[in-house]
Amino acid sequence: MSSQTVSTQPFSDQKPGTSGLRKQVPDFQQPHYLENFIQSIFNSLEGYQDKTLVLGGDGRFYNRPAIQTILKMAAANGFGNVLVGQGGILSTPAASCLIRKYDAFGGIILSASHNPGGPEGDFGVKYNVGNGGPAPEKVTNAIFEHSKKISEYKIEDAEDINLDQTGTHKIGDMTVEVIDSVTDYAALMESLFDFDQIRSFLSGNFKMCMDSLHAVTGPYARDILEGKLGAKSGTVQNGEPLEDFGGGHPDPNLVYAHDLVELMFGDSPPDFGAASDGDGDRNMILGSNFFVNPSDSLALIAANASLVPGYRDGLSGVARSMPTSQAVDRVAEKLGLDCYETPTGWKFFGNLLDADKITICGEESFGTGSDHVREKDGLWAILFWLNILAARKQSVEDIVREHWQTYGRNFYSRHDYEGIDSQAANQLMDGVKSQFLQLKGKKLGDYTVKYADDFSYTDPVDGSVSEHQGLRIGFEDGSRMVFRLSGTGTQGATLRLYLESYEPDPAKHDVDTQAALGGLISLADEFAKIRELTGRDEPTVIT
Ligand code: VG1
Ligand code: CO
Repeated sequence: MSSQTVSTQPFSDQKPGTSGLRKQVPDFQQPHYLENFIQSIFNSLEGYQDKTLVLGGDGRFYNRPAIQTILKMAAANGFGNVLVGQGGILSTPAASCLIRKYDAFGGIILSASHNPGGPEGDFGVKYNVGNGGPAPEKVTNAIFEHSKKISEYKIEDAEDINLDQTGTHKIGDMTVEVIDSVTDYAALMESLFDFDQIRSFLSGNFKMCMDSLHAVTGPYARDILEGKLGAKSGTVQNGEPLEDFGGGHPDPNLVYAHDLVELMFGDSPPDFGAASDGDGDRNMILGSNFFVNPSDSLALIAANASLVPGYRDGLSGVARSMPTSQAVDRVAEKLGLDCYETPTGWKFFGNLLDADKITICGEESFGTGSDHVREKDGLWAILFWLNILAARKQSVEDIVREHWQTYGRNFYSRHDYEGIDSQAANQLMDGVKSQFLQLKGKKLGDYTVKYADDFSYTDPVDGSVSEHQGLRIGFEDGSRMVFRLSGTGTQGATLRLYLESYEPDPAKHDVDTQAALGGLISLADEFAKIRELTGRDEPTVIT
């Protein structure tokens, strides 16, 4: 066996987005495409010789061949050891857990998250640094720069290894350990939550359902919920990871998690329903006939943290992404906690978590997490809810309604216009921005503008500045609308319109969300010419 140097030419489109490089599978299958990107990652790192790399993915099509290639490249580039999940399976939070636990240099996670998979679906590669979290912008920018000038990559000339059994292998001088995908992650969960209390709660009349959408959380959810916590067998549905996720979108929202939604909004629904996404970092929480908005879920988790053993000593602070509703800000205010507002994407929470400025953080996009790892964590959020339910012994709906009574309700919705023409999307954003200068103090319909800006974030820990993170218009009554273009799509552009209003009066908390936001919705359309420019009458997905 020997190491080879292969000459190659750069691809111009390897710029990582909100969460790594995501492309359609055929793009990744172009000769040298994957290799170029992996070598560009290695070229942007220093000091990894003889160190450990964590490697795994969400099991989607192309996961296995990519893992074999990356192993050979890691060996040729001088890594000492790679920890791979059995069958190539590692959820994103489990990979983060392993990087931290085994003090690895970093990790490569293969996933396009909630995007569909299969031969014509999407694939993705993400690099995580030594704290277990997504590479910060200075690293992803360096990877992109290297990808534009790459001329060769290194790869070991070796046989594929057997990923299906745990065990140790050698590729050149490098050791490969195929490890159980679940064990370390499950142990971490057990250290944070009151498993005894949840177990006895689940043995009573409480009924629950977890939908893994044929994605990566199946084995984790079965082991933890049905195994360690004694939930009835069959609690986890669609629990077998499939290369094409059974043809669905592994996206835990009311549109794509349809089996679960039918169950929870059908006749005699269970008390609790949950779903996770392709790579296991997102979560959706449902009660009987009741949807918990992810922004509310974040606020509620923060407000109830003292019920959970791992968080009983108090929180150091909280954070949310800019478009996430301000429900958690109200909790922070009441508890006397600092609350940070970051750009979209988990990488921006890393420094705050490392510096212990925050303990819990989240995004409106069904992502919640804490300082236990450096990724958002779907099963963690589900276990957090189970722990709260076991401690409070109230229904999901009652808990949420009580929360609104205490803090007021932040009506919130996101409207996505997926796969629209990129030029039209840019035109729309430019159009919105061009109106900003004369907006302050002006009336738009019934609303008076308090501020209008292109969100820019200065990291309070390292001072780095991230600009152009979304166009936001805030009104005097606390309502907001935010316009952003997605950084995770693979076809055309996706416009995200985020809408929020605040209602302190409990008598008005029952209003339908879309109705409560109706004024803002039509205002946004008028102001940004959404229908005119996108050619769409309505959003593709409303959450
Ligand atoms: C989306 C979400 C963002 C999330 C990102 C990655 O990004 O809006 O909140 O962090 O996906 O999540 P964008 O740029 O498309 O809006 V995941 O579960 O896809 O890793
Ligand atoms: Co995800």
